[in-house]
Amino acid sequence: MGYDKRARRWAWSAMAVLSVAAAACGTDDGAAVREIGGDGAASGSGSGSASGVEPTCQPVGDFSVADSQLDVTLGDFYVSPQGPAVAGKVNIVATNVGDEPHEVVVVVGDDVAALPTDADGAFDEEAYGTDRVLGEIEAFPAGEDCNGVFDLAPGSYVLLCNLVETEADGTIESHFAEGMATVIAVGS
Ligand SMILES: [Cu+2]
Repeated sequence: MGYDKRARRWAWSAMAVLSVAAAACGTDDGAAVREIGGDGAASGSGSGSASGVEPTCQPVGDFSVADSQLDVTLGDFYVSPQGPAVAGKVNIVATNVGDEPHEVVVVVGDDVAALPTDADGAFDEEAYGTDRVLGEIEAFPAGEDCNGVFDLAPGSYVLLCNLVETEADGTIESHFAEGMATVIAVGS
């Protein structure tokens, strides 16, 4: 099977080519080689030829200056925040307890059902307005942690995974459509 993202289709194999030794993930899982970049330069190559090659954690921002931390558990297929969040620079530490890669996209909003979707059931960033898509922790493997720092004002946000899988038989599966979205309240 393959994985892709709506509007920014890319292949794990291309990311692997870009692999360089970089800072370890902000959490404690050691000194594995990390990848940087991978911002979509691989467009057009998402042919599924990358089977067996997985993404790696690409931490977002500088967690050392974060004001607070929000742990988030990702599974097949849910997003489960572990406690309240406080406004400021929030270090979101995501733990993937599922069997597949997942990601965390941070979106301004207070109602998952109100988010627009595309033909595959994925969240449609363009239709919603990219200015309300604050950022994301890119897909990372099952069984690992990854983190990102996001500057969040008081309010409501949706945390979601927007990966789309294409099974060997051609079946499309959207993680968002499967339930990987939840609302968090960020207090002042
Ligand atoms: Cu997912």
